[in-house]
Amino acid sequence: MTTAPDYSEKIPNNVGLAEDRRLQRALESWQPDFLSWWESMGPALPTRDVYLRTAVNVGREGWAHFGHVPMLDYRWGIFLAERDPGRVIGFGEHKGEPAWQQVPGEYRADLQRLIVIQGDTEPASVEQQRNLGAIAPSLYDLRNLFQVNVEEGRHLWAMVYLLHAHFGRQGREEAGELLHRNSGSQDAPRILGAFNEETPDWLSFFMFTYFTDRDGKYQLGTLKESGFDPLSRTCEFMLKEEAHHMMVGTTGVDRVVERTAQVMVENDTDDVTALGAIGLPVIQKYLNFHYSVSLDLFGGETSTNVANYYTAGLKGRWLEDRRKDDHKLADDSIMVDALVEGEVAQSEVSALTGLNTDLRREYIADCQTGVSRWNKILQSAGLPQRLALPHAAFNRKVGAFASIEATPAGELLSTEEWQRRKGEWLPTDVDKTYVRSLMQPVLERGKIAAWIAPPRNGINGKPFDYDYVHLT
Ligand code: BYC
Ligand code: FE
Ligand code: FE
Repeated sequence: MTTAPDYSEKIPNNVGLAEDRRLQRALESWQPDFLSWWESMGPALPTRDVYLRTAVNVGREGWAHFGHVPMLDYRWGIFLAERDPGRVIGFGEHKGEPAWQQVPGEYRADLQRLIVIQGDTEPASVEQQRNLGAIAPSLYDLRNLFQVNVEEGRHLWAMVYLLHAHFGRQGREEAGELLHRNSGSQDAPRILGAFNEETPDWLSFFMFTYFTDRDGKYQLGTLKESGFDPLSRTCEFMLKEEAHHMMVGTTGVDRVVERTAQVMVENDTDDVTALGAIGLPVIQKYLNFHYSVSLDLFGGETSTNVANYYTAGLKGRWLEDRRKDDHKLADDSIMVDALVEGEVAQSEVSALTGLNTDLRREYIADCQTGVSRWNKILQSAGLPQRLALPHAAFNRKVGAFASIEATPAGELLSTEEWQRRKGEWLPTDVDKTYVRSLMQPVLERGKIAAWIAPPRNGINGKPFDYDYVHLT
């Protein structure tokens, strides 16, 4: 079995593309569409080259290569984690059976739907981040943005490969649609809510990579458990790249909070607006927004879709093999958030229909670690203020709380009161305009914008003042 991709090919891959001429031709005919989509919807800032990590191997050690490359020459490739020939399905009614190498006919529609939804988010995020380059706070940050962008582009390739290789003509059509829907489009928007929101500034970008890419991490984690082995192996490899996206979000918000705290302490004031930093209340509002729209990405607290996916062996749980139960869950139950007689409460449902809640719970616990980290920065600065995750009922468009309005503390509000007060909790036009006004580009080597602290470490052992990006 080949593991090292062949870089002499048009499409680097470790899936033996050269031996499947039909598939190769299909992908090669999709490739120009991808490249023209990248040119019209991808990063807008022109650059000569960027210090990028390119996936080159799937082995445990050294899976990536670093070097300056012109972005259009980035080698988007198709990599599946190594195959475990003895792998068996870990959950659901097919538990213990050999993992599928081909799509079982009865699950074709469901698998295709999961892959299309996953695939739709990847280019959507690139579109959302298109204009951030021109307002980057440093070359280091600019490079990280582009790294995230090329890898989300590669994740699109990963899903398009599965569609082309396993779903016939319908799969090829869906692969085309992935380039035709666009984030925020009136006629053909992206499928999931969060991917039609704007990412107009770098605070939004850091919150997005913290909260929304983290949904990606958890969803990929469940698809990595899939009985459909090619999907499992694809997601396993994507998760490697995702670690960097998590790092960008976590340390990005760290650095904003750090700088704000510094300015607050130096000037002995809570109001840093005139001082060129982003006030904690505004950071909290951005956090509230990105967290709540990301909670919506988990679907309803109860869902027959997710129960069916699990029973069929298509989508597992986070760290399925660490769970100490029968991995079938037919007789188990779970408490989920619910609206009971108009009040925010919990109700007991079957564990299978509650699986979106199970995953969301893992996600929330992970999100809380970021908040604790940011609060430590505030604490170390000697400040009493703290950031917090809003209540699950706050600003929801999907699930049990979609029909009500609540404060970040979880108290119910009338629609009128919500309309009147939501500016206390979500970014207002004034907040956004202020944040946008700080986004003056700093694209000189070793320099950084005043609203954010420099990173503790550079990329791949390089210093902060390395020439990460050569502009044109
Ligand atoms: N917006 O049964 P329900 C990533 C729909 S992020 C709009 O409760 P289910 C990334 C739902 O589709 C990870 N519609 O939902 C991050 C369903 O529609 P139908 C992306 C929504 O199916 C950053 C209906 O409402 N991957 O990788 O249990 C950068 C009833 O819903 C939304 C995946 O999500 C929404 N937020 O769960 C780059 C994995 N939520 O059937 C990349 C694949 C729900 O009535 N997707 N709906 O037409 C899934 O596993 C599931 O489809 C979902 C929803 C978790 C999304
Ligand atoms: Fe991705
Ligand atoms: Fe990502």
